[in-house]
Amino acid sequence: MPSRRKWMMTGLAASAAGAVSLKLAAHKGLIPPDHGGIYGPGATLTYAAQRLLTRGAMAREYPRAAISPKPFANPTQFRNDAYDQMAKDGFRAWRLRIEGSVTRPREYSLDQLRQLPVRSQATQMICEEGWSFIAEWAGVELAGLLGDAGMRAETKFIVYESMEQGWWDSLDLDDAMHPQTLVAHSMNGSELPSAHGGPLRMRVPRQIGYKSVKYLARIIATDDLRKFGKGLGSPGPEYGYSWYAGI
Ligand SMILES: Nc1nc2c(c(=O)[nH]1)N[C@H]1C(S)=C(S)[C@@H](COP(=O)(O)O)O[C@H]1N2
Ligand SMILES: [Mo]
Repeated sequence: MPSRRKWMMTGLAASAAGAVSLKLAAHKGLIPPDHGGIYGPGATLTYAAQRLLTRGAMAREYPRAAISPKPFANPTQFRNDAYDQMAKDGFRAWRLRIEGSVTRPREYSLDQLRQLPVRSQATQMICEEGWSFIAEWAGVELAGLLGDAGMRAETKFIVYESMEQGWWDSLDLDDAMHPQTLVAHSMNGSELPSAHGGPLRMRVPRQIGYKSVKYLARIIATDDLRKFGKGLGSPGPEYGYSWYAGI
């Protein structure tokens, strides 16, 4: 686990370098939703330092030869009757919804998504538990979908939910609009396998694995994360995992 301490120390180290202070973070509006509690100052410094120092940076992309022969699927695979039923006909009835602070809420079938311009990139999936693998994910840029939906100017965060109960997360616009952030429908040249979150998952290669929510069902643009869950931006901070988990 990225020990919470480690995240905190990363933030403290960055601030010790003279780059960032809590005051500067506040001044720049770089306050993450999980800024409260004992880990809050560390989370804030880490997030603000990353945003101030590495804004727009690209996650490393690997050559095809580096793709892991056996990608590790997080063993807890989500299943339920409704999912199995939809899987039987290739998720034809499945729709991804995009709503919230947008002028044109949308619903996409898998076929519609597959017809949109594809971006593919081999990146590393890094789990906070210590394992990792490299795979090539392909899908549509989240930024493109948000553009199509007419994301409104007040939008500050993008919330995304899984069909798996309890799994949801959010991104600031830096990561949501980043060209490597994908709604992925394929992996290593095939349909995204169920074990890896098929039919659709969010793929956020600039952050730790848990931000790459599987079984993606709904994307919501919002101006305020306090409207979601406990207001911490994701369930993670309730258990000591930082909302912002940049790598
Ligand atoms: N819906 C859902 N999304 C999820 C998870 C999960 O259990 N359920 N695990 C997360 C974690 S902790 C990691 S590291 C990655 C792992 O992706 P993989 O199963 O494709 O290896 O998915 C993330 N997304
Ligand atoms: Mo993970």
